[in-house]
Order: sequence, then structure tokens, then C-alpha cells
Amino acid sequence: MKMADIGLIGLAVMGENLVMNMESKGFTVAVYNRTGDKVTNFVEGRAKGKNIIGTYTIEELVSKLEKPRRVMMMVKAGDAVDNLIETLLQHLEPGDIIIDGGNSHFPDTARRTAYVESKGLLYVGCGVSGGEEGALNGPSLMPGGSPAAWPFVKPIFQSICAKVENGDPCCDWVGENGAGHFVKMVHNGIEYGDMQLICEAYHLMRDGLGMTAEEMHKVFAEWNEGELDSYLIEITRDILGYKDEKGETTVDYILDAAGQKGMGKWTVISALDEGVSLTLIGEAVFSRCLSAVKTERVAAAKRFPKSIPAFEGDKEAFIECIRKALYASKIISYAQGYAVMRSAAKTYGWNLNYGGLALMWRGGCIIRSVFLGKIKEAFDKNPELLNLLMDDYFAEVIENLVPAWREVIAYAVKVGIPMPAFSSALNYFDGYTTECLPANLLQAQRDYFGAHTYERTDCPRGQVFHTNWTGKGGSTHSSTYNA
Ligand code: NBP
Repeated sequence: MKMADIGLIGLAVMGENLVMNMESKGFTVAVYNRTGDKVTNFVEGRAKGKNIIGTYTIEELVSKLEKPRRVMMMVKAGDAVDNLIETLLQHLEPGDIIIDGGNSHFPDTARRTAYVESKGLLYVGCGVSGGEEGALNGPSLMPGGSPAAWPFVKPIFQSICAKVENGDPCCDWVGENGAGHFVKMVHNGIEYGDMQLICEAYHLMRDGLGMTAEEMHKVFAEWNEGELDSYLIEITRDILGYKDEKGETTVDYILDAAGQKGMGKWTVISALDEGVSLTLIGEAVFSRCLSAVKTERVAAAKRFPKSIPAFEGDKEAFIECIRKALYASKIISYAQGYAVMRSAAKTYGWNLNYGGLALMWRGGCIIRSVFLGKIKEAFDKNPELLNLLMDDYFAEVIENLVPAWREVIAYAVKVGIPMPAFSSALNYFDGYTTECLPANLLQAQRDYFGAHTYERTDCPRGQVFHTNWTGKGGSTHSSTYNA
């Protein structure tokens, strides 16, 4: 058998399917897994008769690779990646390329890129999205790291990734060091937001309108035909229509305690570090936390019983309002996510192509949707766009959605159905579009107790003042601090 085009470490669900995908596109792949049985099972099972070479040590894996060698790790993020890099460095040569396709935290990727480059090799931290199905049939790939590595990984990555209708690949170079993993992290944060928005719409229909899963299945099927057409709406439709052997809807029996692996949390932490509002994803993370304290919620529900009144208006019309409110909130979530990426790009010196990112997410990944095509158009038209809301298309769309958005949230608040993501989105919209916020009073408070100073509306920006509010303080003021 000829030498392999690429080596892959980690034969779990993602690794195995990526290997099958690469092989189906004409690449020969050498594979290795820490637990050797998995290699044997794979090469004698699914990979039998294919251009896939099983190996049982890292040294053997490296010996099977064409030069410059390309080795992709698809293992659990964390120490495993550092340990594998150390072992690989003992066997690889300058010019070879190490790729991490796991969900590594972007500062780790930045550190590893510098380290591997210091040894004369190249490093790629690549976000991979699309789960098992995507890995096999075409994931969205977000590579970053050593730019010199891109020409060597591009032919493989752009051949195995998802493609949009016109054939454009959902994979392009994102930027230096941790850029690929940063963008993948924000993708996952947006995924948290999209999922939470869908769950809130479901909650309002279930408890506010008294709808069955079957009825909601039909609503989501309709929604998937229009502006909301997306993978997550599609799977929600299917989940709501799914019945077990007894004919019962499975979703009705699933415990309402959500898990999380941390990508949403990392995204929110990055937004806090950047000082950028990412309220919707923040609410999505905290909603999972609140759902997880099920026992406490059961006790609290007994202590504060509530009965939700039967809905008395035009149900069909209200369902359309929910759809509009969901769409408006989704626009806000993406506006916030893009604002975080823009800020981080400045902080870390990345030259991100925002339209290109929308294209990368347009197919293959979990947040894939028709809507991302419109985002691509907005950033292609104006790469300097500061906020998606200021794009003419989105500004007009959201203006038309606002009345329904307010109506839905007002109703939910009145009857006591929590809609943290919907309402945080509306609050952001109202805040972002308000010329005078009450932060004048806030600055006065800060200056009162901490001499933090303030700027004045009747003086140039940057000129700071301090008032001796009580007559007891001195004229010394503190230095300024901006998040
Ligand atoms: P897992 O995240 O469950 O990782 C399992 C793999 O990691 C196995 O091959 C395992 O080897 C290997 N591994 C571990 Br655990 N510790 C190791 C160590 N110290 N040294 C070497 N190998 C080690 O698998 P996955 O769900 O396929 O995900 C792989 C990566 O892709 C992860 O970083 C994940 O976050 C990311 N990802 C997953 C998805 C998804 O939908 N699942 C999507 C996108 C990205 P063993 O067989 O010997 O235990």
C-alpha cells in the first residue's frame, strides 16, 4: 500500500468518521488510537478493504506518512493533546504539520502553535463542527494556527468539508494561532443561543398555548420552510414528532436538566474579557445551569405555585408572533456573536473575514441555516460593519419584527413563563438603540463613592471631571478603568 497522505489519532466517533470521509475522497489515511483494540476493530470492520492503514504506536504511524507529514489529533481536549504533541515531536521532523481537530480552548492553541513552531514544525488548531454525520459527509472546518501549514492541509480539508449550493467549501483559513478554535468556540456559543431560543418558543407554546408535541411538530415543520430554515429547527421538528414503541412522544419523558461541556461558558468569558455584550448566549448558559438544579426547582415550585391562564386570543396569530420574536432574537444573538469576534480579532491581531465565516457556518455545522447566507451578504457588502443591526437588510427586517417581539415577551412575563433569551435580546436591542442610557447616573455614583471621574456632555470626550459630592472628600481622583 502507498504511504498515507495524513495520519489520524483518536478513533472515537469524530475521528473514525473523518477518516472514512477522507478515504472516500481518495486520500490514504494511517490511523492510531491509544487503546489498540479500537484500531483492530476499525481496520477489520468498517475500514476493511479501504485505503486505511492501522498502526499501534506513534512511531509506526509517523513511519507510514508522506512528507511533509500531516498528523491530525481527534482526541479529548486538554492534557491528552499536550502529551500527544510531546510524543509526536520525538518522531516528526521540521516542516511536518500537527493538527488538532478537537474542541481545544483557543489560548491553549495559541500556546501550542508557538511551541510547535519553536521546534521548526507547523501547527493547526482546527474547529470541526457537524457531529458524527458531519464528520462523515462533510463538516464545517475552521482552521487556524501556522499560516505556512495552510497550503498543505487545504487540499484535504476543502475536499472533505461541507459545500454550499454553488459548491463553495465550508472551510477556509481563519487566522493565526488560536483563531480557528476561537471561531469554533463562538460557533458553539451561538449554538447554545439558538437552542435556548427554540426551547423558549417551545415552552411558550407548550405551557402558554397548551399545545401538544404533535401540534408543535407541525409548527416547526412550517417554520423550517421559511426564514428560520436551519438544522436546529429541522431536528426540533423531528424530535417533537418522534414516538416510542408505545406511541408516546419521547421528548415528553426527558428530564428537564441540561448538561454542558463548557464551550458556551468559554464564549461568555471571552465576551466579558473583551467587554462586549453577549447577553443572549450568557442567558443560554445560565438557563442550562438553572435547569440543572431540578430538585431545588421542584421545591420552589411547591412554595410558589402558579397556574398559567388559558390563552384567549387568536392562537394562530400568536404562533406567528412567536416565530417573529424568535427570528428577531436570533438576529440579535448573531449580532452579539459577531461583535465579540470583531473585538477579539483586534485584541489578538487576527484578520478575520466575517463574510467568509458565515459561509463556513452556512453548511455542515450545527448552526447551519439559510439565514447565514444573509449574514454573508451583509459582511461582503461592508466588511467594516460594526453591528449586524446596522446592515440595511437586517435593520429593515428587525423593524418589522419588533411589535410581535414585544407582544410575545409581554405575554410571557404576564403569565409567568421564563423567556430569558428572548427578553435579553429585546433588552439589548432597546439598549443599543437608545441614545441616552442612565449611565450618567451610574458614573455619578462611581464618582461619588470611588472618585472614579466622569466625562461631561458639554465637554470633549476624554476630558474627565471629579466632583466633591459630599464636601468632605478631596480633589484626588482614581485612575480610570474600562472593561
Ligand atoms: P472523545 O472526546 O470522547 O475522545 C475520545 C478519544 O480521545 C478516544 O480516541 C480516546 O482514546 C482519546 N483519548 C483520551 Br479520552 N485521552 C487520551 C490520551 N490521554 N491520549 C491519547 N488519546 C486519548 O471523542 P469524540 O467525541 O470523537 O471527540 C474528539 C474531539 O473532537 C474532542 O476534542 C471533541 O470535543 C471534539 N468534537 C466532538 C464533536 C462531537 O460531536 N462528538 C464535535 C466536534 C468536535 P481511547 O480510545 O484510548 O480512550
